[in-house]
Amino acid sequence: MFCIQCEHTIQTPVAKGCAYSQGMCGKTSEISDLQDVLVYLLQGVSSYANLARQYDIVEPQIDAYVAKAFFSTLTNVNFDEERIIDFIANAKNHRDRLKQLVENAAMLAGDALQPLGGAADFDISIEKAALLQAAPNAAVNRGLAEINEDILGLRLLCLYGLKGVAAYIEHARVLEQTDAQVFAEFHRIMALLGQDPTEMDPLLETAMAIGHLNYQVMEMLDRGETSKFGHPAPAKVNMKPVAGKAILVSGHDLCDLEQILIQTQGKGINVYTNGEMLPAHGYPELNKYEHLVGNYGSAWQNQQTEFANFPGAIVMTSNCLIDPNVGQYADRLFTRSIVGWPGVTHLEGDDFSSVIDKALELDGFQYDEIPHYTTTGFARNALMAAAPAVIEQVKAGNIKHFFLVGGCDGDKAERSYYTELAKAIPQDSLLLTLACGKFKFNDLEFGDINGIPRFLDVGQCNDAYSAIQLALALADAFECDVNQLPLSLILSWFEQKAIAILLTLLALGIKDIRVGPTAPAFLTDNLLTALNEMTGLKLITTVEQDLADCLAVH
Ligand code: FS2
Ligand code: SF4
Repeated sequence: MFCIQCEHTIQTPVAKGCAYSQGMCGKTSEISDLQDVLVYLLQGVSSYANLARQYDIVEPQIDAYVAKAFFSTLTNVNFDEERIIDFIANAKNHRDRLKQLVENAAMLAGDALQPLGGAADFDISIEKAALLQAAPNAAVNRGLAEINEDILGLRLLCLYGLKGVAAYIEHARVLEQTDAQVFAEFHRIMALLGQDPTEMDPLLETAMAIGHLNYQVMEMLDRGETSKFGHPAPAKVNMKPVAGKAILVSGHDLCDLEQILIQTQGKGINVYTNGEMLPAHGYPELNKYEHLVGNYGSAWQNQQTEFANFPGAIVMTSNCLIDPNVGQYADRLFTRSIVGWPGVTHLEGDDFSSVIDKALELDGFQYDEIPHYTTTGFARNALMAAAPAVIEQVKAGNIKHFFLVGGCDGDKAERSYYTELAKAIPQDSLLLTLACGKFKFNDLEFGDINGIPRFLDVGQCNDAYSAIQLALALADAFECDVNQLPLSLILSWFEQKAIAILLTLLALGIKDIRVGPTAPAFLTDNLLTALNEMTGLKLITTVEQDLADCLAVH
């Protein structure tokens, strides 16, 4: 086992990366090894999908499959060995089918095909023992003896960034948004990574290409969400329970939430969002359901107490899932899509009757708690509508600075930095946020500046797209470069979607981003220095120091 993809990875003075019998997330060494085999096989599928395009062969189902199966290997997504072996078997079938199609097309064209090598030629039999035996050849640190740590770090930056892109591709696909060019670029990069590149500069270029690709995918996802559910508008969300039977919906998939809302109509069940699902309350086609009563709980790391105390059924539509046996709620938990935990009921298709039956069987909340509200829904359209008023207040000197404090949450004590930062941001500044890191401060009161709320929850992690649109609009209005705006980005990372978004921001040329709470363990000191020189990317320090530096620049 060797996994170093998330912020929780084991780091000691002598070892970097989860490398023993179990990762910090609860992933066993066997699951980790099987996921390595899956990723390597998917790189093989992409190698042929990439070559197939030279012969105008495109297999949309295989395209979608690669992204979806890759998504299953993100942190806190799938811990179910049987499902991973199934993913592997299908990946192998897809690779072999594409290989056959390419060989036939090459023969017809009179081309002599050279072996592709690397991941494309990785051959294994689909039995657990054989897969585990083959895993060292597929491990993400394969060939470490021949390469230096900087190259490995860059490969991993690309691999993990591309995992984040794959997750967003799958989120977009569920909303019927796909794009042949996006898949072509995705396969090109997957295939490249399956060949174990060894040069620094091409790898850095690849990292930027991943950032650009992710920007396109986030745009697709934004289009999918807004065309299906309308443009989010500011919405007050009750963060406390109300009496009645209950279903909790977590993760990022708005389509699942909609289906649950439709199927629970008239059944006397209240539906709550959790974690990254909170921004759903801003969408008109979702908040029109009166039984979407509020949000319960906070970010993923608090699941084991919050889910344990939730007296209803719980649906995990995507990441982040952690061990449900600790809080003993596995029997009322349901997983969807790529998510999995052994022994937890996994639902395919659109029939949520087993979730509804479970909710009806359980007690639900016995009484209303005193409401406490947060506001969400400041996505692209709402921000653009507010932009003229914001610009006016900037020109009048009433708004002096914009802070985007967003990203992932987690349970490390150092993350209190983000709460303290949000509290310390000057009164003449706006605080934009997105993703589950918002739970570090979204229960605080921030007030307003002449009617403009100081706290603007843009949405889920992928709604970074909306925040980028606001920055571009402001730069346009003030006729300057985005980097000349009084805008500071202070991000918190935990998993691979955050890496994809960070690469997008860097690829768009956004400078001086601060990231924390700690540096990704796969980035060496040399790489951090190189990224700092290229982009100004830096680690957070103290609230006082970072605030002073941000405010001094503009
Ligand atoms: Fe939070 Fe976890 Fe959004 Fe991340 S719920 S850290 O996967 O994707 O953000
Ligand atoms: Fe460790 Fe994170 Fe990998 Fe889990 S996902 S094994 S915590 S690095």
